[in-house]
Amino acid sequence: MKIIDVRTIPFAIPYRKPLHFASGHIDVADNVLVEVVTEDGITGVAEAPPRPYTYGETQVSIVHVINAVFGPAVTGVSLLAREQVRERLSRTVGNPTAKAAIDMAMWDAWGKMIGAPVHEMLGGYTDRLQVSHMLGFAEPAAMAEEALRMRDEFGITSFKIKVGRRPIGLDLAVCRAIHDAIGREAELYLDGNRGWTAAEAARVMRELADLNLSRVEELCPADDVLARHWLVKQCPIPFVADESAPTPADATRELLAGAANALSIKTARTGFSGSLRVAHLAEGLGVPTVIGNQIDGQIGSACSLAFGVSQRSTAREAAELSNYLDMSDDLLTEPLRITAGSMRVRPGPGLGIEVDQDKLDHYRTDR
Ligand code: MUC
Ligand code: MG
Repeated sequence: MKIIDVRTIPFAIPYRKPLHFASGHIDVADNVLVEVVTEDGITGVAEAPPRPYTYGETQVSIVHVINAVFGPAVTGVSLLAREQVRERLSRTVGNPTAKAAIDMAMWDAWGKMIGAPVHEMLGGYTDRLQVSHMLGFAEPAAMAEEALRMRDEFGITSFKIKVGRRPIGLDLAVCRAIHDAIGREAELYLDGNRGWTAAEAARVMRELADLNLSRVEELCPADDVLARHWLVKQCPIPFVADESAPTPADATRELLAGAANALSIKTARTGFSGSLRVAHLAEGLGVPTVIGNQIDGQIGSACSLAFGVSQRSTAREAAELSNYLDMSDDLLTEPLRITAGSMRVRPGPGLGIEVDQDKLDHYRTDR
């Protein structure tokens, strides 16, 4: 059960509806399919999404670091020796989505090897999650209309509203329009991707006090250390650390510094092994977690789902699993499905997904 190869296949699938947010935008899913191959002929898969504005990685850098550094470092190691692999990958700093994809592909291969689903191997708490949809920047009426469409078509009633624009008035109008359109039974929360100052964020919180928001995320930069602490201290709802807490150590620092009191878990950056560490850290510290979306395709969303259902703590909140719907196509033979506002894990070993080789041939960019 030794790893004999780690393959990288870059691809590009356009978004039908590009996503814009305070730190960047996505028009094309220019992800990297990562395959871990074992000596028994088993192939585990995962995908790495380049997010240069969040982690500094690009599609080219992900392919290069895996082909030149990580692949050779893990070749010959047992598929079961995840701690060995972690130690070897950690000799290179950064590159979180490249490392995470290797980890998740190893879990997929392990599941296929023993005939067990990854979500059960991780903890097997439940088999479905409520879905939350992320609404990217647009005019108020368009964002409200998208929320209604997601509710009517998929039964989704939880929405992350992207905010962080200046002046703050446009986002205030957006939040109010969505709230008025969808009513108080829906869950609404905000993600600023560090776009505002703490003072702007505090003003927004005061102006939207009647909207019954469930939480807020990264409204201002965590690097504005004292201002962020000041903001979090006066915030009456959970303040989620996302890009400021990409590792367990970062999460610990941010929580202890009072820069957040909840954590976003993204398998795209911590894989399954690191996400377990973050989830258990959060549980030990008594802070809530939410399954976030790295603007994942269907492979990445299947990974988020597998992890989210595996733990009691991550199954509690609606998980951000639906933004692959904005892509014009994807790579799975059987697309993911959202029904009555929830997504259910597939039966079958590993991640329970299969890559469509014709689609991969069509969208890969290395030939
Ligand atoms: C999110 O939750 O912030 C946007 C940037 C990023 O790194 O992730 C997305 C979604
Ligand atoms: Mg976020």
